[in-house]
Amino acid sequence: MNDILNSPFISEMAEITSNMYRLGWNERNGGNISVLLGEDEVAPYLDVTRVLRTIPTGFEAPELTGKYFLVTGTGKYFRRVAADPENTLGIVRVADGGRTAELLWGFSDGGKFTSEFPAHMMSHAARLSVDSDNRVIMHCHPTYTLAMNYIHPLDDRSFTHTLWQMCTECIVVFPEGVGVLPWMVCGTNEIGLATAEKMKEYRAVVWGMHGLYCAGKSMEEAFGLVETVEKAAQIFVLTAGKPRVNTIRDPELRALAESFGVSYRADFLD
Ligand code: 2HA
Ligand code: ZN
Repeated sequence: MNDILNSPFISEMAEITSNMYRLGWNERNGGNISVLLGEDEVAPYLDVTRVLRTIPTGFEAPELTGKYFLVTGTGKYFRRVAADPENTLGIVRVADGGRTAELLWGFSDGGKFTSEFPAHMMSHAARLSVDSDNRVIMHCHPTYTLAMNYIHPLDDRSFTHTLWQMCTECIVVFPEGVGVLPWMVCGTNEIGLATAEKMKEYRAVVWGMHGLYCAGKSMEEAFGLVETVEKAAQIFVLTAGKPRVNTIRDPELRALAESFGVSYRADFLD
């Protein structure tokens, strides 16, 4: 058996969480990540017949039964993942129609997966239903996206439209737009269901006055999506309240999307 600490998925998780922490997206124990892994990826590092503990999930997700996830732990700090992966991370296999998760590795202090496990699992199921290559759900509290939430209307169309105007690349990176949820109690099945509903349409979902959920085919792609939304929000916040002398106009956004051949939400433009 190979040393799991040298596996590509643990190395990448350590690198991504360290970067997210340093970018100010994941203070203290804020945020969480889950990565869908194939049994073929896990098997060289783990005896998949050896279940350490069975942990109840509190929800059902039959379509995820038997799937393996690398996931961050509840109460764990992103700042600490690189130094202490076996305690801050876990690998689980979803069992019993989603009602339980079998721990195969990690959470070494007796802990368990993130409190947002329902939102993660429901989002994975939703993304997989529209994109069988989706692997990653990433949640964080990026500063400018959050700041923008307090001074901008919270609806899909206007939030997306403003972000698209802030950086030329936005409509190319997230042509489907971003979904926006109102403020809700986090850690519940309700916010999980609401997020998953949005995830059928969008890879980026804003949790009003809380943070951002992004999905992707890889950690890199989900990270890049957070980065792009956050950059646009930063430009918005830096220019908010100042006279707008120039802007990217809707015909220009349309020309951009068409030039890059992306299928975009034309109804989000005026
Ligand atoms: O504590 O970010 O949404 C982790 C969170 C909850
Ligand atoms: Zn959060």
